[in-house]
Amino acid sequence: MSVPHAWTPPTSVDAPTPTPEQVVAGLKGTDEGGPDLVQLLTPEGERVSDPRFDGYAADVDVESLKALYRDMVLVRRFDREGNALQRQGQVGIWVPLLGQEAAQIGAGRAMQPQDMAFPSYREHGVAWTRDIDPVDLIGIFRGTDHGSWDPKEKRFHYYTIVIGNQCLNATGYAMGQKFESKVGEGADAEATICFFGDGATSQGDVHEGFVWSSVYDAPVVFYCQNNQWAISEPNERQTRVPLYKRAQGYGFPGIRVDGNDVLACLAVTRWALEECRTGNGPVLIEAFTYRMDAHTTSDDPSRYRLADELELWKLKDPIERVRVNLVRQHGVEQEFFDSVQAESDELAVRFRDHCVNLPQPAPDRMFSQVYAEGSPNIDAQREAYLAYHSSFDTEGSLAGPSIEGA
Ligand SMILES: Cc1ncc(C[n+]2csc(CCOP(=O)(O)OP(=O)(O)O)c2C)c(N)n1
Ligand SMILES: [Mg+2]
Repeated sequence: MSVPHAWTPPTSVDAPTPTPEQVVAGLKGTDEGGPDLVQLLTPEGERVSDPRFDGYAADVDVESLKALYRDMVLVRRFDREGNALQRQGQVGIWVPLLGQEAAQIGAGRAMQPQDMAFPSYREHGVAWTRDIDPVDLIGIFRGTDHGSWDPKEKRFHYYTIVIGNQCLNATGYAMGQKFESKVGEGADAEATICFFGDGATSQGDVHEGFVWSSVYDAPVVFYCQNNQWAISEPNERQTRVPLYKRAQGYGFPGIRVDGNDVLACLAVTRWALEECRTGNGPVLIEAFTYRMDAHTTSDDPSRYRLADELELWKLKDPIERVRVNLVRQHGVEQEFFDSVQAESDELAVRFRDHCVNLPQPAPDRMFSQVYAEGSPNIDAQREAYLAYHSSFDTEGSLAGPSIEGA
């Protein structure tokens, strides 16, 4: 009997080779909002209805909308100050959130106090909604600490630099919530929300998080801020399908929301967290947004993207559409906007003062948080480093690491 030694793929009339036009159309499908985009506030500031989600934003009256506006303006203001501090040599790096204020404030304000968040490194807006003072973020970027908030108290984990890793942490945490019967109909039921980017979806950690959370029905909302770029890699180098559709392959719902629409982000995330709290998780949300600044202050986006792309997204600015809605639909006076602006400037001054006055940590501090109970290897490294450090006997340029000169 002859055994075929090479397998030839069956030809199928159902799956013809796509034409170049179809391939291009598929790619475009990943980089346009598309008909599935959930929106409650248009870029022109007009309130539109989405029968699936209107109910989740029904309580947002003019005062609540003003509060969301204030959140976004304050967050944008200290974000800009972070950039300025880096340019003036006061921090080593800053990771701007410019353009992603609605995606973060909407999701953050959808959380209940008992819910838990796992951020990446850009979630300054979510941190704000967890009642974390922005000054507690800046030490990470000045190199004095890893964040000075209590993750348990604030229900907001430390920042994660390793791309996608927090999806595993969040999945494990959510599985714990499930195993400890914290999921259910009660008012104190809990869920987890995990923040990551479009580029992170190409990481194995995200895939593993999706698989585990799916088969264990873990109460976790995967909140992907698709800001169109992973440093210099455009979205179409991560996927041939819209990211929210990936969820289907793992067996849970995926939904795409206008990430520049704070109302829609609030409503959709409220829905998704509620699904998770009541045992119907996980859920994937793709917040379709845009990174309006560089990846970090170390990056120069003019090297890899066209300026008109940014100009187009400026027309979809997340803050401006709320301002227009407040003025046109609710007759909010200029006085309110001026007061928010003044408040944001005060915050920026406090942010800056705190940053430049942060005490310089002891030189061996970096060794003290590696293991809870120490290790002979780390102890030896500490000794060697301190000996080296003390070999510089004068003040000045060789006097060891100096934050003042950073
Ligand atoms: C495992 C890992 N690989 C590579 C990097 C370097 N890196 C830092 S940010 C980034 C891009 C991430 O893009 P995305 O997930 O879209 O998030 P965004 O920065 O756009 O918010 C990369 C590749 C890293 N930090 N971790
Ligand atoms: Mg990205």
